[in-house]
Amino acid sequence: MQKKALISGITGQDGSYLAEFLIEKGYEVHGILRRSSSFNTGRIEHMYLNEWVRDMKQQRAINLHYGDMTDSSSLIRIIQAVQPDEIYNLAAQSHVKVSFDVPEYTAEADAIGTLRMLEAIRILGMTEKTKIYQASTSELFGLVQEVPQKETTPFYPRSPYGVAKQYGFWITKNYRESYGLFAVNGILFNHESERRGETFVTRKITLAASRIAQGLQDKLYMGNLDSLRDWGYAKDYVECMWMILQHHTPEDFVIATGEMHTVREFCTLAFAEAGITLRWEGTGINEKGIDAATGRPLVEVDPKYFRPAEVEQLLGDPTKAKTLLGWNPRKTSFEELVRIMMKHDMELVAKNR
Ligand code: NDP
Ligand code: GDR
Repeated sequence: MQKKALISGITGQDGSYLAEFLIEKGYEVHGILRRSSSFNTGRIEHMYLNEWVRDMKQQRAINLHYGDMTDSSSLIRIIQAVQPDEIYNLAAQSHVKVSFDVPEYTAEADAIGTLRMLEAIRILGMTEKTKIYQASTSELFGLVQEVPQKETTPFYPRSPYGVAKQYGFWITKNYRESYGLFAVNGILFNHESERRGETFVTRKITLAASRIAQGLQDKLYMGNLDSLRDWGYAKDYVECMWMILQHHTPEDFVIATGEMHTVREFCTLAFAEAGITLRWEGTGINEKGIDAATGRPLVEVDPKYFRPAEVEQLLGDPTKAKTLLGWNPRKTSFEELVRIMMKHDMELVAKNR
């Protein structure tokens, strides 16, 4: 019997890669699409089940259903119609800085939205049939209590996003313990790709470095250059989401590379891929990334990108996922990730000139 998967957040970075991965695995893939005044299906159009795909009898197709994490009735209706074997709950207001501006909505979508999804499964009597994966995050560790962070490290979230996700983490665990639901958390550290949203730091850098190198932008304004992150490649991480749901027992896993780098290092590498050598001068808000060849300042700090509370460093320990799931945390190296993103954005910028 062909398995059915339902992905909330299918139009996002991870949702789009996961949909491709599950189609390859032979799943019937369904996704929740929220209404938007402009098209929000750019990352998944190539898989969308429309007349053309049907006429061509293509196998690579997904089924979309309108719904929203803030609307229980839509979640119940969709789950009842689809009868999924697996749900991947990826939908979220996922931007940490924005969560300080829209804290209540972030809690609605990320915290209560997770509860709504779990309740929908319970109300429909599907706790035996349906497994659910919850997109938890390294932001739970926030103000770091232990380095590296693993499954047993205490949480200390530092943003409305982190706090909302902490509720999501615990309510998922609670439904597992209370109702025997196969409900699991993947505590994923930052993962990036050429499909990353343009306001997250890595993509902001790769797009800006590409535009600067092609003479279309003068400068890049950044926030905290000292932040340390454990960055992996999104394509590798969605595979692990699936592996976590196939494990024989429902357990929570940290997914990370076990290596961390500063935002400054990411900048240096990205510009180098565009043929520009950056030299760093100054400190704090006066720090600048200077083009070593011309002496022109290309990167400057703008305090408007600082956060009310910052997560200074995150480093994950993926030992459990490596040992129990056989997952390879170093499939794509940091350098390779920067190269993939830069190659994509250099071509994109050139095409759009
Ligand atoms: P994105 O921001 O790229 O995608 C978020 C998805 O959620 C989009 O499809 C978005 O729809 C959808 N969405 C947002 N709000 C709602 C809502 N109210 N109802 C329905 N759908 C909604 O995130 P990522 O793909 O990067 O991340 C996926 C999940 O993993 C998120 O939950 C994120 O918090 C979590 N996570 C991400 C990490 C990362 O490094 N990428 C690390 C750890 C956890 P639309 O396209 O219309 O905006
Ligand atoms: P993060 O990712 O907050 O870790 O959350 P982001 O890329 O936004 O920031 C990473 C670090 O870079 C610093 N930074 C900047 N960030 C942005 N966005 N823009 C800037 O100009 C800038 N300058 C410096 C930030 O202060 C931060 O320290 C991501 C999201 O995908 C979450 O949904 C997910 O849960 C976590 O990763 C794990």
